[in-house]
Parts: sequence; C-alpha cells; structure tokens
Amino acid sequence: MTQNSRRVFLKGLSLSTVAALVSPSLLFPRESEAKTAAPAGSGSDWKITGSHWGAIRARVAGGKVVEVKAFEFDKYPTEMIQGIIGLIYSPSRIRYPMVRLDWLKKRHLSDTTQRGDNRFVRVTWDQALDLFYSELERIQTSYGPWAMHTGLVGWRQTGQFHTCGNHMLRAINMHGHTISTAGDYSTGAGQVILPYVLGSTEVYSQGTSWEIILKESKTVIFWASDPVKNLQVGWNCETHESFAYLEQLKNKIAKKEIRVISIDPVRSKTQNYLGCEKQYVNPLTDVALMMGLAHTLYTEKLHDQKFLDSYTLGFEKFLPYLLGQGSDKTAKTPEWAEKICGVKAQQIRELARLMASGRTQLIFGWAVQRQQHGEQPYWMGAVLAAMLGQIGLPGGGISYAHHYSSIGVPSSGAAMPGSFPLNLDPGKKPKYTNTDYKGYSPMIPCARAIDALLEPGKVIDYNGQKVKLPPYKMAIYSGCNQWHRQQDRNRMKKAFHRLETVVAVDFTWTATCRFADIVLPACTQFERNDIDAYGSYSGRGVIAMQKLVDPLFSSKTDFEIFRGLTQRFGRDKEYSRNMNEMQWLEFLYENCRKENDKKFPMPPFKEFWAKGFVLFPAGKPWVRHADFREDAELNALGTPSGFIEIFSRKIASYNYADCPGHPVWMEKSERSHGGPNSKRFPLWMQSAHPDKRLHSQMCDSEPMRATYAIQGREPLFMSPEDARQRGIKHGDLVRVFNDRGQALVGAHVSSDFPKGVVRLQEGAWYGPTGPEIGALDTYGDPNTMTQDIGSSRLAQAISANTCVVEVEKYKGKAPAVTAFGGPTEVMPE
Ligand SMILES: Nc1nc2c(c(=O)[nH]1)N[C@H]1C(S)=C(S)[C@@H](COP(=O)(O)OP(=O)(O)OC[C@H]3O[C@@H](n4cnc5c(=O)[nH]c(N)nc54)[C@H](O)[C@@H]3O)O[C@H]1N2
Ligand SMILES: Nc1nc2c(c(=O)[nH]1)N[C@H]1C(S)=C(S)[C@@H](COP(=O)(O)OP(=O)(O)OC[C@H]3O[C@@H](n4cnc5c(=O)[nH]c(N)nc54)[C@H](O)[C@@H]3O)O[C@H]1N2
Ligand SMILES: [Mo]
Repeated sequence: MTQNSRRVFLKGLSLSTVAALVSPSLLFPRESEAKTAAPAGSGSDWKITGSHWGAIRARVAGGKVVEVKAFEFDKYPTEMIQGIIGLIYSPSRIRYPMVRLDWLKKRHLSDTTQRGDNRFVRVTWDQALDLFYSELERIQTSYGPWAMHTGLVGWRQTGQFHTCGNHMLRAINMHGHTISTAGDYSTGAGQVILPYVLGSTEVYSQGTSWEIILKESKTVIFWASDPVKNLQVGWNCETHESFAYLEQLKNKIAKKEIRVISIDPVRSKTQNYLGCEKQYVNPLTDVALMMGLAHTLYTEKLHDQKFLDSYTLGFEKFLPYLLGQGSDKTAKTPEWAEKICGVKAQQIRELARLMASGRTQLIFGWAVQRQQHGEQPYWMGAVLAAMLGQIGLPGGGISYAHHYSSIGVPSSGAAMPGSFPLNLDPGKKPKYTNTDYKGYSPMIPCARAIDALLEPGKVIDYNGQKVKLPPYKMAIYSGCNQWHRQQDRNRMKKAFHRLETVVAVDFTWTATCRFADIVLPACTQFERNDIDAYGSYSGRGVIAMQKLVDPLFSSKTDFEIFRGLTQRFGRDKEYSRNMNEMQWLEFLYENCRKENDKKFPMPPFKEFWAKGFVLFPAGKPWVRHADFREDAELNALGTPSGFIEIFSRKIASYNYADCPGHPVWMEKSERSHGGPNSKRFPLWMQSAHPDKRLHSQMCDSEPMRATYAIQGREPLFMSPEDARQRGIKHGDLVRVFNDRGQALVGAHVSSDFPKGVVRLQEGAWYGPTGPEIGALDTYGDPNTMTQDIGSSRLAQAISANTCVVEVEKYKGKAPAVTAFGGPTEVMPE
C-alpha cells in the first residue's frame, strides 16, 4: 500500500464497484426531507462545513465562531463537535513560523540533543520558507534522495482540495525524489495478510449491509470491535448513518430476536449501549481461543466440509497443527486454549456450537491486529469463518471493518469529488531527477521509520522483500503527528538525535512540532473553503466546507505554504496550475458533476455552494463475497489460487518463523495474565482509540479535555480490584511505567475493566519534563511505554497493544503538565 492508498481506494470505490446500486431506502430521511428541514439557523452568520466528526452548521459573530450545531441530516451527531470551538481557539495554536534556537544558529550542525527543549525563535514567513528551501537543496546536492523522508500523511483534516498531505507531497515531488513509506498505522498487519487469504485488504472494503445483518443473522460476534465509540469519526465527512442500524440492533437484542456477543477483555462502549452479551478473553490470546473453537467445530463435525472443498485451499495442511499431529504435538483443544485465553473449555465448546447453529456474522475490529503477530487473529478469523461455511451468505461470514467510516451503510454509487493532485502533472520532472538511492530502499514500512535512524543500512524482511533501511537525514511531517502515533518515545528521542533537519507543518503545537527545527503554522479546516465527500463509503452526497473565519494569527493554508515553497524554485504556477482556492473547488466539483451526469444530477457549482450540500439516494443493500460464493471461478478472489487460502504457499515460501504458512498461536514478547514479563509488569496496557478525540486531534481543545481529564492529566482506566490492591482511589494521580518509559496520569476506576487490564487512550499529548531520555511524561501519552517492534517479518506493522506496565499511586510533588500551550519563545542569541 502506498502513502495515499486509503484515499485512492475510496475514490476507486465510488467510481466503479457500486455504480449500479441505487434504490431509495426506507430507513433515513431522504433528500426531499433534508431539503425541507429548516437549517439549524438562518441568516448569513450561519455556515455549513464538514469534518471527520460530521457535518456542522456554525454561527460566526464578530469574526469568531461562537456556536456549533449538527447538520440537520445527521441524526446521531457526536458530542465531539462541541470541542471544535476549543480546537480553533486552542492556546496551543501555532501563531507564527518558528525555528528551534540552536538550529537557527548552527543549522544542520546543531546540537540535536536539545530537540524538545522548547526554545524556539519567531521568524518571518520568508525566512522560514527560505530556510526550508535551502535544506531541500542541501539534502539533494550533498546526499541525494535517500536522505529526504516525507512522513506518512495521517488524519489530515477533511476537504478534497486542501488535503494537506497532497500539498506537501506535490511540492516536494517537484523538487526531487524522497524516501516514502508503505502501509499505515491503522491496519498495517491486516492489510498485508488478508490479500493472501481473502484476496483483498478487506479492512478498507465495503462490508455486508447492516440491513441484511439485522434481517438474516442469528448471531453477531463483535470481536475486538467497538463501533459505538469508533464510528463517531470518519475518514471523509462522517454521516453517522450506521447508528440508526445499531439502534435497531439494540432493540432486537432487547426483544431477544438476535444474539450479540462482544469478545473483548473490556466492557466496551458498544456493549454498554447495546446491552449485549460479553465474552471475556485474556488480552492478546484471541488466536488460542479461535483454535479451541476450530477444534470443537472439527471434532464435533460442525464444520462445513463442502464449503472447505469448494472454496478454500490448504485446510488439510492446517488440520495436523489443529489436531496435534504436527511438529508441536499439541492438540489445540478447548482445554489447551483455556490455559492461555482464560475462557473455560466448556464455554469455548458452547460458543462454537452457537456459531454453527445458525447464521453467524463475525465482525472484527482492528486493535487485535495492532499487536505482535497481529496477522494471526485475522487469518485465523478467516479460517473460522470458512469452517462455518457462511462466507458470502446474507448475515453470515466475516467482516473486518464495520466499526470504520460507516462501512455497512450501502454505497450510493455516485462519484465523489477528486482531490488536489499529489503527483506532478503529466510530462513534468522534478528539479532534481537523481534516483540513486545508494542501494537503500526508497520505501520504509511506515512503522519501521525509527529503526531506519537507529539501525542505518539494516536489511529487514518485509512481505517477501528485503528492505535496506535508509538513514535519512531530513524529515518533513505534515498532516500527521509522528510524536503521537509512533511507539516508544525514548527510542524516538535517540533516533531524532541523528536527524539533521526536521520540518513540521501543523496548526497546533504537537510534540512533533516541539521536536522539529522548522515549524510552519497551517490554518485549520475552519479557516479555508473546501468540498468533501459526505460519507466515506456511503457516498451520500457532497458537502461544502465554507470558511468560518480567516486564518488565525499568521497561519496560512497548506496550499499557500507549499505554493510559497515551490515559488523558490520557480515552479509555483505549475504547482497551483495557476488557479486559486475557489477556482480549484469549482474545477473539482464540476468534474465530479460531469462524471455523475444524469445518473446523479448535481446543480452547478455556484448553486451548490450557496445551498451547502447535495445529497444522493442511498445505495442498495449488499452482501460481501456473495459473488464469489455464487461463482468461484468467474469471481475468483485476488489470492494466488483464487480461493480462500487457509494455507498460503507464498507465505510459507518466505520462511518467516513469526508468520508461517498457516495461522498459528505464538506466545508474545510480553503479556499479562501469566505471560512473559507479567511478574514485574502485571498489567496489560491497551491504547484503544479515544472516545472524545480523534487520536491527538482535539486533545488541545480545553473545554473537551475538561470533560475527561483527571487532575489535568489523561485518565488511566483500571479495574476496582487493581486500584484497591495498589491503594489507589478514583481521581488519584498515579505513575504508570515499565522499562521503556513512565507517565503521570489520573486514575479512572471503572468496573468496565477486568483485573489485569488498564487503558490509556492513544493520542494523549506527549509532555515530558525535559528533552532527556527517560524524562517523566506529565500528561499521559501511552507511546511513552509501548514497544516499537514489527508485528512480524511479513507486515512489519505496529505492535502497540503488546505492552505490559505497572501502576503506583504518585506521592511526590506533581510536575506541571507541559504538553500544551506551545514552546517558550526566545530571542535569537
Ligand atoms: N499506542 C498506540 N499508538 C497508535 C495507535 C494505537 O492504537 N495505539 N493507533 C495508530 C493509528 S490506527 C493511527 S491512524 C495513528 C494516527 O496518527 P496521526 O494520523 O498522526 O494522528 P493525528 O493525531 O490525527 O495527527 C494528525 C495531525 O495532523 C494535523 N493536521 C490536521 N489537519 C491538518 C492540515 O490541514 N494541515 C496540516 N499541516 N496539519 C494538519 C493535526 O493537527 C495533527 O497534529 O496513530 C497510531 N498510533
Ligand atoms: N472516537 C474515535 N473513533 C475512531 C478513532 C479515534 O481516534 N477516535 N480512530 C479511527 C481510526 S484511525 C482507527 S484505526 C479505528 C480503530 O479501530 P480499532 O483498532 O478497532 O479500535 P480500538 O478502540 O483501539 O479497539 C477496539 C476494541 O478492541 C479491544 N481489544 C484490544 N486488544 C484486544 C485483544 O487482544 N483481544 C480482544 N478480543 N479485544 C481487544 C479493545 O478493548 C477495544 O474495545 O478507529 C477509528 N475511529
Ligand atoms: Mo487508524
């Protein structure tokens, strides 16, 4: 997968796969209703815009955003929209371009151990862009493309034109070649393993429609999946349509018309909302549980041999392992599984019988593959589903993404607007055409970006290839927060000592900016005009993102920033195609309108802009893999054989001990509940996705943070029993630590958490007491403690959830939180 695969995929989906599926649905207000619904406010001071958190109407008074309401089509808005005003007016906003003190003095020869010491000097835009440009020149002329790294673009704010990663990439691509990345942080293991097994990434594929699941499934299993929490946000402007279906599911559970089981160590928000059943499992041991289930299905003859014969390959190669006839001579019986996963053998048997007794829809979340050997639960999940024989049937089979961006809401089939191009225009070449990478790989699996600095030139395995890690000298980050998403802060500090120059473009003083040398203030999405898809997968419409206020302080749009950069080497007109913001919006919109033609009529741009949105009829319900089931020859999967591969000859040929030719249970490098290192660090720390943030975004929104912080720190969720044992009360300050790092956090004691499990939500801002290695984190970033190892040699994905810690009541004088409010502005010496 490439840097922009997620976006490219979404565009592809809207254009082709679902083009023929159009029919009105009875469940939602349709365009006619939405049209007649009164706007949340009227008059020119109310504007409409879209965001990851949904579409909103915002009231502007006296040049300030003063009120935010959900767009009237959004029947299930997230409370996070109430954090938007705090995000715009956060005290952490970057006001001016700034340069790290020592870097300004000594440039690329600066003392890099000072990175993160918070001393920055204010400079003008011209100075900042001149410095940025001279570094691009220096790197290309004194090293070459192997020394320039553009960090993987992450959850940039929405909007197809201003999508900031494309601006950074197009400008840098015009200058010269660089080191890019492969994979992503979300589904790094899943998106690599599943093409071998099911022929596509699955994680970014449209799934069986909720309507069909509601109608046909007897049992729904949410496996490490928390849709009620995670569907609050979407990749494009979120519609929250899935919540209507979750509400129906809740009603069916109450009436005992469906059984829903959540397999999760934690009682999730979804469980609490649905009132569904809970199946506890020891953290990181799902594969052992699945083996126990598979063993039961096979030995009790509950498996579908006909399906295995007709649609899969290699079951006979997996069977000896399952039955204990393989080299480990261990049958994967429920009794064997119980010792590892903590689920009673009898319960495993009953669960297997239940799954086989009727239509069962397995729904996996992603956290379970953000762990060491994260490929295995997904592969073994597919094997379980294949044994049940319901793949491709309505309400049966397997899904890997019903918690993401309203997957399961049918796609309208309409084309969505394209984006600002990240590549050069046809026939154009960069200023520096040098492609001599000196034997280094031009691509790093994204999660191995720190290894590349600490182990220069190391050759690693990655998905059947050898990758020689390039020791890049300069890194550029835009639309991502590297110092939130990447694991192991102290290791990162050491690695960053080796970087000559770091540029960060953001609108807020994240830790990534603090550990950078040149910091450029972008504006937020609320300070620019744009258009976006309404519904990432459902394609329910196109939304206008009307600028609410002008860019704050001296911030600029990413478009203006990178146009300014390209101007320095005479390519700005080519960069912008000589068009301004509104011309681009009209261009992107009109292209989309042309593509949709009469099938999905759209008004001309000006009319659309004044109204603020266009809605399309909902798509037709759909069953994933139904075509394959209908005709496995004609609709062969994208696997090497065209069938579901229970054994993969290709993977086996790589000879990876940590990812052999069929799914296996493997012990983890560390694990709670009796696993390795659990004596010293008995608590499993999961870094689940935050309920009231989008990763690190909005952590700096003060009114929002006030709703969950404890004594100004990130909450650490823990069980009443673990708290009691350690003399900790709800609301206490506690220190969470392991050999990799330590953070000061607030104890949130909750019976949703079992003994041995704590949660520190990812995206909590990193605020160390100083730049030195080992410094205490004053706010509660989980990646202060997580380990930076690849999932396996196959995917090399992050393993953040393989992490154990200890917690103690904090007795000393608590240092102030340093994470927010930006750095210290100093005068140049
Ligand atoms: N421990 C642990 N770590 C994890 C995870 C986990 O589960 N546990 N999850 C991983 C996952 S799944 C993900 S997706 C990553 C998320 O990692 P990121 O995508 O890096 O996370 P965000 O916090 O969304 O960072 C986006 C940054 O872009 C900035 N930004 C937004 N819009 C714009 C714009 O228009 N212009 C510019 N210039 N900047 C902009 C924001 O201010 C923010 O700082 O984290 C990963 N890290
Ligand atoms: N509110 C909100 N929603 C989001 C995001 C956000 O930041 N905030 N981020 C979005 C993004 S980028 C992504 S990648 C997705 C993330 O989607 P996921 O990765 O699926 O989400 P998580 O919340 O990390 O974890 C989901 C559930 O997995 C459980 N779990 C963790 N480890 C295990 C395990 O070993 N076994 C079992 N059985 N269960 C386990 C957790 O307890 C949790 O209930 O969410 C998206 N949605
Ligand atoms: Mo993600």
